[in-house]
Amino acid sequence: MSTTSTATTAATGQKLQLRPVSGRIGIEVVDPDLDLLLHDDTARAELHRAMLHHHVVVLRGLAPTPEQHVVLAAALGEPIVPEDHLPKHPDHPMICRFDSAVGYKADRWHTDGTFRDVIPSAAVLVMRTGPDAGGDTTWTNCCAAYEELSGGMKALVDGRKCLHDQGPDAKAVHPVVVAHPDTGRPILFVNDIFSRGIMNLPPDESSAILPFLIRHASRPDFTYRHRWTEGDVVIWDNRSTQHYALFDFEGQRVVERVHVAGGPMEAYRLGDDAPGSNAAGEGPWA
Ligand SMILES: O=C(O)CCC(=O)C(=O)O
Ligand SMILES: [Fe+2]
Repeated sequence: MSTTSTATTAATGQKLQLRPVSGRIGIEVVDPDLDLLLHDDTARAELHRAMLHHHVVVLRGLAPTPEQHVVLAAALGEPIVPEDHLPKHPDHPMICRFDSAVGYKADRWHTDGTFRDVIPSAAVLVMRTGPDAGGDTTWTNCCAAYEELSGGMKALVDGRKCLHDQGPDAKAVHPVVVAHPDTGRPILFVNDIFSRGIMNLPPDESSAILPFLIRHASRPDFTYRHRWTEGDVVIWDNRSTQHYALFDFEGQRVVERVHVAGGPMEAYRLGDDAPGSNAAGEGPWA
């Protein structure tokens, strides 16, 4: 640890020194200490808290082994086995490996797994092989996106439900605005890859409003874009964020990911005094 970091953490009583990486989303752990993050319960609790409050946590150059990767993820909850169809690390079934050389890309905005009733609460991604330039990943803060909607739009989406669909056995319905299970904060919960239609709105209104909400969620001022170096780790809260991996590079790009178990998410509802907050009973049309 640097002198500055030791001084700051001594002054605050914190084990991790944190530094924002953008205005609305993301925090970096300064000089992250792998041993501390794997073995010190206080530091691990601070890491979890940092994720809940800042949505994304950057750990530069941490370079965990696959075993350490899973232990790191366990600081945030229970690591889960990836779904069968996902590509795995050859020796570690808890770890997904996404290799551009075999055609993998994720270049549309999404929250992981919203086509399931229960989605992962968090993800821990490690850059294993990076291109010389490009291949950045961008995250957006969907709590900020909700906050920045007008009062009228908040009233319109109050009580609405959206169909998320990735195929015949991969469909779920979620509120358009969910309450974060840990912080209670409202989250604008629709995304470009999986959200198909707002079920309790007439289809013409859904097809006008949903694309607006999806576009609004990724406004650049809600985002953080990470330029990767091999060994970097980025953790994200998979309820309150969406992400987009840029497919703009030449050469190979390999990332490995561990997901952490989530729980059910409830709707966030406007207070009874809010204008137009009686929307829920309508439909369904879709
Ligand atoms: O490749 C990346 O940077 C992110 C990929 C992604 O969508 C994921 O790991 O869930
Ligand atoms: Fe993803």
